[in-house]
Amino acid sequence: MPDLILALDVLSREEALSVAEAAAPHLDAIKIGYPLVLAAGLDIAAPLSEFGIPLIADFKVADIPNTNSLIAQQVFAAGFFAIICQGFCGSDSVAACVEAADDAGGECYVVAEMSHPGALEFLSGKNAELLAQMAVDAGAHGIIAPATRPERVQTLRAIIGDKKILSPGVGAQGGDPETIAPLIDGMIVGRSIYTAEDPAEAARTYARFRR
Ligand code: O7M
Repeated sequence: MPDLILALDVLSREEALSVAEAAAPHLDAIKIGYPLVLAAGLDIAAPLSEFGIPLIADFKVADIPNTNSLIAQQVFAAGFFAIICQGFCGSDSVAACVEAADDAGGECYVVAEMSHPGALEFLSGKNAELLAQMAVDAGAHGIIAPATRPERVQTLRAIIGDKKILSPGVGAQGGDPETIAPLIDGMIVGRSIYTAEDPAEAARTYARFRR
């Protein structure tokens, strides 16, 4: 059963710290992406680190290897434990993020298949399977796969073996936590926790599906 990862997509430092503090006892990691970093700055990582929970940088890094390396180095220098990159730029671009993660003693995850309906246009099916295999070959620690499509998670699991699957899409996007939990290693939950009237209680509800 999976770790619980909070997607902290709020738009102010105050709200980020307040939600993180409330939910912290029930969390295994906090994922931060463009919404919060553009609103509050990358140095939001410092106060969030004080909750003692690993931070995952979700910048879905997608550039040439040199630029990916520069981005990943900034991420790990800021105190993040893991980085998420896209795979569609190719194995050399992914390898740059994996190398930066390895150098920092951290982890790198590759988006294989996305959770929203539009993913079915490009980021699903055979393409997702190729991306998952490439993530394994590049030495990534795992992939991102959709809680909205449990059958696809099973297909991708057969490709990646015991690499980790972090899975967004439960709650607000319609995925069922009970169905997806046995299939994945990390359940990513955003709005269902941070917009809840009581984020601590909401986090506790999802934490029932943890290991
Ligand atoms: O629970 P939500 O829907 O409010 O938030 C889900 C989070 O997961 C949010 O931060 C999204 O950007 C992210 N996400 C997806 O929803 N779908 C994907 O396919 C991939 C991600 C993601 O985290 O990629 C690394």
